[in-house]
Amino acid sequence: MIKSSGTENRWWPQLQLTLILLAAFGFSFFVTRFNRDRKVALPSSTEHSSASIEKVQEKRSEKSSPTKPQEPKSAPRPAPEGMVWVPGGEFWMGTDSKDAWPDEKPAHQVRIDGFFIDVTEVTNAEFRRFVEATKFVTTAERAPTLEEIMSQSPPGTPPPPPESLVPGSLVFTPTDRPVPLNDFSQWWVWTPGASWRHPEGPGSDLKGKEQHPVVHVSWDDAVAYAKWAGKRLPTEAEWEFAARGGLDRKDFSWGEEPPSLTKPQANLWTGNFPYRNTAQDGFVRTAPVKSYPPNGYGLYDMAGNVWEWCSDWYDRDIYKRLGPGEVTVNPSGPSASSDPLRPYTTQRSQRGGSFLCNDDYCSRYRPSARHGGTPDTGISHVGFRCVLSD
Ligand SMILES: [Ca+2]
Repeated sequence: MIKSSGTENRWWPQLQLTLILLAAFGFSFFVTRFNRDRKVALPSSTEHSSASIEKVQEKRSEKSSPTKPQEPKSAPRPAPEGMVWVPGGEFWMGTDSKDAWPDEKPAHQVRIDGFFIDVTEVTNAEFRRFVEATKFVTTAERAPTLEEIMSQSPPGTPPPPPESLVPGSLVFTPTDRPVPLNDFSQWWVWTPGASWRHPEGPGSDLKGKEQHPVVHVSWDDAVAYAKWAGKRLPTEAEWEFAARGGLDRKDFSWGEEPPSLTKPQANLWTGNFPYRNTAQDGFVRTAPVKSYPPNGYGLYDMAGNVWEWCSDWYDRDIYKRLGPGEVTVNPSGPSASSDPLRPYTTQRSQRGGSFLCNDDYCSRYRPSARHGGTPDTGISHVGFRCVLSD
């Protein structure tokens, strides 16, 4: 969690904004985009130490040579309410598309067991039931400590002023004109008082948003909800298998055709990011779950609406360290996060993109697309859904 600011400190606003955005939105996102636009070579996976690689290899679960794929397992029992059975099987995880981001490559074969998964993202109504039953207080509703902030800051970072350590979260705020797309401090605003109860800050509430996905939930919050519900967060492999809906090696969860403005498949950003949203897909911000057609497994919003937390640590280059022809079985991610572009933070993986995705800026609503976020950071376009093993 990185928070706060004090206007009386001339140096702090700039630094604070940088730290918040690095922590909450992903330094890799900015640097990768920035470097790609400038045609600057990105650091390669060789930057990882051999010890780091060994740790990943140890943690990665069982592997096997290519063999005849096992038959998908049928549901062992009726699906719990609000869930469906995803049969598992072998699939191509990631992509080799030239338009993909470095962390999506290369495509590689993965085999997973079947599992139950929530049909929709966890809604505000569902999260409210959890909070009422447990009195749970989310990360965004608690004041951060100086230790939390400094532990994720580069060495030598001056501490923030004590009066700035208040509960809050980052809220997307559109600009009123075109702005440089390599500076996301233009549209992310640190907002004291913003939380899942007040998604756009003080003065906003959940009235009429009961069926919208909950947002401003940290990975820690999502794990607490899942535990209460008797479920767990999906691995990245489970999430991607589910998102593909049985359409192997397709660009989108609905097939190959790009997003349509006349028959929208997902809640994305239509118009010009971040200053003009035409809402041609019906929504400027989050949409109620089930507003768009489901994918092949009957799952809604596996593209767009809100990013969804996964259980894996985020490792930008984990796919690049797999052996040729290797089939990984039930991968659960590395034992620690790794991102050479963001060395001072730990990150958990997010999938699916959000209502802010726009091809001018970020096309991460594709099933292979990945993203990382610090586990104690919520933000106004990140939520989650849960899974359950058989
Ligand atoms: Ca939209």
